[in-house]
Amino acid sequence: MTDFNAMTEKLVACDTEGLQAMVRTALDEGAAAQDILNQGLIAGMDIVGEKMESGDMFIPEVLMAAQAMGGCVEILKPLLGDDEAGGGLNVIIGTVKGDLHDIGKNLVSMMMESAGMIVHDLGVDIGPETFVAEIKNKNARLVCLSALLTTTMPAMKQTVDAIVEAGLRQEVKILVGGAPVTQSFADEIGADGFAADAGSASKLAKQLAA
Ligand code: B1M
Repeated sequence: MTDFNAMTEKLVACDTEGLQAMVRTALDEGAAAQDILNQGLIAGMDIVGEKMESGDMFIPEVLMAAQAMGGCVEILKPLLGDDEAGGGLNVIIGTVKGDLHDIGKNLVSMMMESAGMIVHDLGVDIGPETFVAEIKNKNARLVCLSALLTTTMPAMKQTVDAIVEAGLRQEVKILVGGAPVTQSFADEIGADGFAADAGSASKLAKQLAA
């Protein structure tokens, strides 16, 4: 039986090697990759977030925890796939301007790729004009915007507005997500959809593009 609490503790301790060993052991013991991700790694990052907020963890340590998580996501990657075909859907994804968080965005990207979509990951701190240019360059049918900060949520609206102003709104569906984002915010800014996690983002992407 996998001890997910021990896993969260290793993540909070930024013990990359110990954490990766624990993830491999859990897989060998038959734990599901999705459970390791949710109950071990994401739960650990939530504790990191609380410690960051209370001043018990500082940015360099938070970055180390993020790197430790990233290494484990690489181990889990082949096992997190979604077997429903994504039909070669052309997708653009990025974290919006001013925001450097990318772990959640990378998970969304990974789930979409493993569902057969062609994902163009623009990275972090992406301005509206870059999203607009890349929709044209990549002939994208779906644009995915991620934001982790309440202060960068307005950049999502600016991106939607820029897509409208560029005359591309009818060409693409827009999907938004990230911890502070809600369905009502998505409705308010005129996005086509909101997803709370990477798995549902991939499923919704297929529905939106159908
Ligand atoms: Co930042 N940070 N951070 N941080 N950070 C948060 C988000 C925070 C909640 C921590 C806290 O105070 N409790 C807080 C935001 C508060 C707020 O706005 N309400 C915060 C802050 C304040 C900051 C800084 C301002 C701190 C500072 O400098 N004083 C600064 C901002 C930098 C910037 O972006 N300009 C900052 C910096 C950083 C680091 C660089 C150190 C690091 C990021 C490293 C990296 O990403 N490479 C970091 C981290 C790691 C966090 C926490 C601890 C963890 C985030 C994470 O990766 N979670 C975070 C606290 C927390 O979230 N509990 C925090 C795991 C990940 C899998 O979850 O990203 O939510 P998440 O993704 C989920 C869903 O949201 C969803 O799917 C994923 C799960 O399947 N999802 C989508 C995400 N994008 C989606 C898109 C979709 C659909 C679903 O469709 C398109």
